[in-house]
Amino acid sequence: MAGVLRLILGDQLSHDISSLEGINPNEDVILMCEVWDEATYVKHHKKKIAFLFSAMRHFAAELAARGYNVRYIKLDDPQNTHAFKTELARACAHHHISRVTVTYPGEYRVWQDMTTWAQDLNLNIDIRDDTRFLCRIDEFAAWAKDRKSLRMEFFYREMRRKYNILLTPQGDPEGGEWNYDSENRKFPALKEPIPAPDSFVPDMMTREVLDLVAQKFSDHFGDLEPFYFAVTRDQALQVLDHFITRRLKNFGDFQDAMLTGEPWMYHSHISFYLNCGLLSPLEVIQKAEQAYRQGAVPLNAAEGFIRQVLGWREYIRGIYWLYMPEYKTENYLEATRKIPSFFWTGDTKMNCLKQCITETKQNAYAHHIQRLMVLGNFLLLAGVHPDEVNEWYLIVYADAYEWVELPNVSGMILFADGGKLASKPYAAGGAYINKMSDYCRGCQYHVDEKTGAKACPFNYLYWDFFIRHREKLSNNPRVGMSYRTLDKMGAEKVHDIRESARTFLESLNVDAWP
Ligand code: FAD
Ligand code: DLZ
Ligand code: SF4
Repeated sequence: MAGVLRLILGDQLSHDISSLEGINPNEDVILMCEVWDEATYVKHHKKKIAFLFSAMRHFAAELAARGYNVRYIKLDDPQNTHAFKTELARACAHHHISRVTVTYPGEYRVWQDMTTWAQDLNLNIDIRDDTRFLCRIDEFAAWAKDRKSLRMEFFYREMRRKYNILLTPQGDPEGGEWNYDSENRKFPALKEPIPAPDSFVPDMMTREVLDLVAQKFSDHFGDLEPFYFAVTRDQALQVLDHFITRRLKNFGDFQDAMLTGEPWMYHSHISFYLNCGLLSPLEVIQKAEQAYRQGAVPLNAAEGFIRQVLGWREYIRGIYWLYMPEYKTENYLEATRKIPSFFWTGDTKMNCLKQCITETKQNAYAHHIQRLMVLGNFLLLAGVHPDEVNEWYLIVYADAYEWVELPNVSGMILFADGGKLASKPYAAGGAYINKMSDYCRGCQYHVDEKTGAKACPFNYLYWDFFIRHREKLSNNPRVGMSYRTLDKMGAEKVHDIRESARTFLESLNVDAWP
């Protein structure tokens, strides 16, 4: 047959994906497959698997309704060989096809595998750019070349210029500043209830997937039900539109705020849909800009949100491809600890961690500041090994793919890359969490106490962290203040800090899960 096999991976659910360009509906075959290899290379959260399989099945049905010839291999298909490579071989043999097009994968390990396909399977493989991203991998490398430091802020300004986002007709930043973060640190004193998140009743197709996941992945982390994610582009667009009309106006003000029982806050909850392709970053950015131009949302909200998508998201991907595969092995602070067992259960007296882990378990979601300043901060201060932490984050969030998870974990929270991404470790004591949340009010520990059995563990772990890493961190001007404070402390105080930290860390149960 003269046709081409078009392979679509689970995070490539976009009708304008480059692998479909030039498709001939009469001759070509689209292959999508649910494979054990992908579902278990880490033991993903049950909701993450259910979400992706359901979104894949709905996308395949849309392609078929558009008249394409779709070969969709379900997980429980008895013929399923459970790996991309062998499924590709099987499909090509079945349809007598020798030419394949595929879009560049999100993850390095898949790309490595892909580079073996042409020779091993004797196929002609066309690997195309992933044009959904706004900065090409080679473009980021060119930007990074010869720069001493790769700070996101400068990259972001170039992206604003490149896409003409939030600029005046003269090409200056709207409102005179590039970044309005200083206005985005409000404590959550809410004047009105936070709008309820979008929630979708599972249809027959999703119910079938839920049954499959319940049966095959019962030993994976997380609550499968209730299941309420969007699984089609139309539903994802609804989530985006509701965010723009109901939440975006408050996004900036309360971006860093955390409230008990409010896992979704004023965030957009679109990372799941962006990362698997149901939404495109440019449409998201343009809708936010349009809301600002129409006077519906303030500038600090629109800019703050656009910075996340046009700045952070693209920058993180650039860093990943720039430094892989070495990035994955970095452990600058030589952390050795295993992840505490309570990260799988939420069973801890530290209320902030309990809240964030419980919500993660329920929703396969936590918002950025929970991931960064509660969970990540703790794992940094406790000295947990980057492999352990990366695996945890990759498992528990439904938006987690290595290209976005790894730089956030090894770069942003753990400083394992020695400062390629962040200029300093994001370490904080209990006072920060108390300022940005209501968690401390419900905690058995006392946020104002610095050492001893009742003191908030973040307080002594913070200082113990700086003491442990003096050699590597004290020359960093961005943490100079912490060392000056430390140097003014008396020997007795330092001793108490170290003792409290030692006792606490030794008490952590690290029995592996599951
Ligand atoms: P919002 O707060 O509404 O932000 C809007 C969008 O901006 C997000 O949907 C996302 O696409 C983008 N964005 C914001 N911050 C980042 C960032 N730091 N890196 C990349 N994109 C960003 N995001 C993932 O998509 N997948 C991950 O696996 C992931 N792991 C993370 C691990 C850690 C330790 C940290 C600190 C952050 C991680 N993030 C990850 C980034 C961020 O926390 C999530 O994108 C965000 O919480 C998703 O929720 P939202 O859609 O409501 O985001
Ligand atoms: C995350 C995931 C899971 C759980 N399962 C599949 C799958 O069965 N089939 C598939 O095509 N993709 C899956 N994915 C997403 C892939 O892991 C993702 O496409 C690659 O990591 C991209 O490099
Ligand atoms: Fe977390 Fe400390 Fe506050 Fe407890 S007191 S909620 S451990 S920051």
